[in-house]
Formats: sequence, structure tokens, C-alpha cells
Amino acid sequence: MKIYKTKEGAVVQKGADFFILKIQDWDAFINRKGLHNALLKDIEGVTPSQDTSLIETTEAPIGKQEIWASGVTYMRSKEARMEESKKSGGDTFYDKVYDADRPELFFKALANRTVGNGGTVNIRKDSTWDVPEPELTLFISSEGTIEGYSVGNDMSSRSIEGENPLYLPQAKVYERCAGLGPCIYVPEKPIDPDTNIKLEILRAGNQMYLGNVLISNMKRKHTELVGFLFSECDFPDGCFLMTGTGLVPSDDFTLQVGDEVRITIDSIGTLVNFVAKKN
Ligand code: DO4
Ligand code: MG
Repeated sequence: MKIYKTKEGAVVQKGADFFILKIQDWDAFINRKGLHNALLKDIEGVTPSQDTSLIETTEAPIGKQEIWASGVTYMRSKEARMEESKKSGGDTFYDKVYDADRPELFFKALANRTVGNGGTVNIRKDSTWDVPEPELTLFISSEGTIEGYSVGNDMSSRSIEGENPLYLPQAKVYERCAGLGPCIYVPEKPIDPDTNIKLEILRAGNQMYLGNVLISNMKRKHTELVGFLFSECDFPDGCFLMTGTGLVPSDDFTLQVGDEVRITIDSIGTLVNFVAKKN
């Protein structure tokens, strides 16, 4: 099942059927242990529609939740980061964190800095080297249970992060730095390890980058990341956790204003973001 956030409330998708729910409180709606079964109860007695236009315009599926992110969870991320920070001498931190017991976890955004499907993400004016990071994003309930999955875009400045790893918060956190959507996928069982993440970047309709990675290439388990995040933090409304990127374009690529970023994750859907700069 999938849930979409709309202006009017929520749309639940089960197969080809869509169920419109007039919910009062998005946070209470998604933050439920056993969300899959709760949704089955919610749609009982609701007349389904097959009208796909119900999910044409959706919002990022976030309310009061924080979005956190994991770093260096795939070999490709480790290698790209070591390369970009070699000159500053910061490269050695990335191989260490890749192998360490403790994962890299950082605070990414709240809803005010997050855009949904079709939304515009920013590249920073003081950055010269920028990429989207396509990341499977967990939705975790306040009880620490993984209840759903979404598509995340962890926008990143490689020039700022490469200059000094201590600049990570500036490379990662700014207006419109995160994309999330189009929905929260709520399966009965944990997501299949063979799930593919595809990143496509288009410029004036031309393909500038295409890459694919399976989530089974990730070094760490989802439950391991959640365990570290929840060990010292409470999340009364649940939270989102981006699980890291396994796709980084080659070093000669940087995003430009007007680019279209398309991130597709099997079973979840496609998150489309357009690239701009803050005024
Ligand atoms: O270490 C810096 C950030 C890493 C990251 O965002 C990722 O691997 O996805
Ligand atoms: Mg990332």
C-alpha cells in the first residue's frame, strides 16, 4: 500500500484502487505501529476510485517529523568522498567511518526545507560542485519501528564538503536542500533487498547521467541505523531517515539551474525535482 499527502488529506493506494481519507492530523495518521494493518482498517467501507489524477498533485509526505540522513553506507559514496577531500587531508575520515561500528548520522531537514514530487531543490550560490543523492528513506514510528519507505533526495555540495569535512552541515543543510516523495510505501514485510534505485539527470531534455544501484549493496542494515538514531533521541511524531547514496556521478559532473532530477525506487515510485538557486 502507498499513502500520498494531498491538500485535502490523504490518499491510500492499494493496487489500482485509490481511497480518499479526510484526515485531521497527518502526524497521527502516519505515526502508528503496524501502519500497514491500520491502513487496511482505515479503508474498510470507503468506496475506491481508479482515478489516477487523485495522486497527480501531492505534497512531501512529511509533517512535524525530522529528516535525518546516513552517510558513507555504500562503497561508491566512500570512494567519491575520499577523492573530493584528498587535497584537504579529510579523506581518511571516510574510510574509517565506512568500517566503524558507529555509522555517520546527521540532521538533514524539517518540512520547511523539504520539497515534494515536482518541487524545486536548490544548489547553493557559494558552491561550485553539486549533486543530488538518491536515497531510500525510511519512515520510522515513534516506537522505533520501520513502518514505510519513501524516495529521498539528499542535495549536496561536493565543493564545500570537499574543502573541509567540518563544513558538512553547510554542504547539506540550506533552503530546499531535501526532496521527499511521492508517497510513503507501506508494505506488509520489510522492503526487498533486490530493490533498485535509479537516478537520471536531464538537461534541456538530454540525459546527462544515468545510474542504478541495488539497496542490497548497502554496507549497513536498516535496523542498525535506526538503533543508533533512536538510542539517544526521541521522535514523538516518528522520523524519516535517508539511508545514504550508492550513486555519485563522475567528478566532471555538476548540477546546473534548470536540470531535472528523477529518482525512481522500485515499488515506491519516482521523485522528480527541478534545480534552482535561492534569490
Ligand atoms: O559524509 C558525508 C555525507 C555522506 C552522504 O550523504 C551519503 O553517503 O549519502
Ligand atoms: Mg547522502
